Amino acid sequence: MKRLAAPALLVVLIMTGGSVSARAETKEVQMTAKKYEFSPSSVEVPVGATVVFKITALDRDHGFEIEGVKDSCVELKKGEIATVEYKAEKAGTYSFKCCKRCGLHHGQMRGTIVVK
Ligand SMILES: [Cu+2]
Repeated sequence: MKRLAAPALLVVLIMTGGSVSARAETKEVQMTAKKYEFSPSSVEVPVGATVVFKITALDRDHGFEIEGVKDSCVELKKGEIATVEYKAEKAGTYSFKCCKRCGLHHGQMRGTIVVK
């Protein structure tokens, strides 16, 4: 099924949970961030895909950073959809984390991207 990208509608989709839609080489991932978790916290993508994360912070500002990608910290403003693109070039497991201090358990706010 083909879906047209309409940013304003993405908010609605998030309510249904972390849905993942795929096209040949672009994979869009709806994600939410709140104290102290990303949902989904684990994302599986095919090698070679460009992953487009659409991330909404629900409770306050957070951040999203893919470890090992220099200067990749993206600020997640509460209630806004942040778009982060990631090229999944090599198979492996990569970590992402919150990069904006958000409270006591900020350090546990992390997840993984599995490229295979
Ligand atoms: Cu944080």
